Amino acid sequence: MRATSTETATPKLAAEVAHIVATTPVSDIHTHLYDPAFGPLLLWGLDELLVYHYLVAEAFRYLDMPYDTFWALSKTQQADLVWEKLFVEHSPVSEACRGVLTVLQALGLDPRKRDLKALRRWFAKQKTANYITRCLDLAGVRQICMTNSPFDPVERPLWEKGFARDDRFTAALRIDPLLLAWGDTAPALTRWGYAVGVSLSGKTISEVRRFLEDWTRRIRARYLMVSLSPDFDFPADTFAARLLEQAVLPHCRDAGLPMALMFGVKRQVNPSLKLAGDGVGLSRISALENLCARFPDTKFLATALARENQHELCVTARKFRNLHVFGCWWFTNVPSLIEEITRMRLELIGLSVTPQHSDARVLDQIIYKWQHSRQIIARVLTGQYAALQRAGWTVTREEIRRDVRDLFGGAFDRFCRGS
Ligand code: FIX
Ligand code: ZN
Repeated sequence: MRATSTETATPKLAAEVAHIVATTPVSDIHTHLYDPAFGPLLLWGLDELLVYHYLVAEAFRYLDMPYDTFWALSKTQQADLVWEKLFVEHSPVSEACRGVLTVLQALGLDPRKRDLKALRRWFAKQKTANYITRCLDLAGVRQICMTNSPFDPVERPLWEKGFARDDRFTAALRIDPLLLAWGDTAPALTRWGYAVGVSLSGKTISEVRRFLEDWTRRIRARYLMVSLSPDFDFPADTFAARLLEQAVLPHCRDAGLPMALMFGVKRQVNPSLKLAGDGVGLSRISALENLCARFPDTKFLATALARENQHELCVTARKFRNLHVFGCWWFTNVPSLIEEITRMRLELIGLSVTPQHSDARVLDQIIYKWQHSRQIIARVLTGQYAALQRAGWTVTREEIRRDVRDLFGGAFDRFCRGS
């Protein structure tokens, strides 16, 4: 069998890249974590880790109780069941299960006795403020970008009231309901003082833009974002396509902010699983090509959920410099696919990419998501540098540092600034 590039790298190169990748702080550009000012919305701790929807979906493969019976249990009882099914009755070989163990190990805890109660006692002693700093340090994360929805009735009032921001937590304006459920969203906008009608008249469009301007300013959004189902198309005679074209993208252009498009989620293929019930489908990347071509002065961020969309996405990024590809999203956030996708991206678009985001919903997860991804990113980068060595080019330590800084937020920041 032919040796891979990583195998032919000198141990010195591999060690140097691994060290730089392990120690370069990362900006985590998409998470579902919250500024500590949001109190209980910032999830952390063992039970939250165990009832993460990735694990719940996996536990239901072994559970034979009705869905509703599970949902009626307390969080602790649900966590007990997940632990029993995924860690005790079977070995925890999946990526999401291994993640829990990586977190415990990094925190200096030993789960080998399978004693959930003892582990819980340790978590119960932690104080939120210190714990946040500890998780960020262990994960090597310098900045976290939240996902902030003005349509979320829990989140919205705190933004309206205002609070002292924690600099480590930045914001992104999530607008799925605006683009994907206009019929329900228009009455809400009216209630909040924006004079919109259901048909997209000139007045409605300018009021939608005023809404976006207000919220962009209020939360200091770094970008706007939406997740899209496989059937999303552009141009198209749909509310999503028309609102994007007439209100959202002009707002992004004028505010100098990127629009993030997350392609390929099939929401609620199994509603009984609640948050764990979403699936994946193949998207039309031609819609993104059309958007990038039609709006050359607007910046687009994009990620795709389907493995089969990744190559076309890279090729599209080669064609449009107003497109920045990011992250191995959700079902692609498993080692075999991260490796394949990251290598494909470096081979096709070099270092003008943000290879990973955590998508963490529970703070502690940033530890495992970044530790696991860093190992793979280091391996892929080492392979690329080794191939350069064979072609007569050597990279200096400073050049490796520069490249890793770019992958871990530098390229993203430059893209957002437009320089
Ligand atoms: O739409 C999204 O931002 C998704 O990442 C989430 O909705 C999803 O539930 C998730 O947690 C994936 O990692
Ligand atoms: Zn997400």
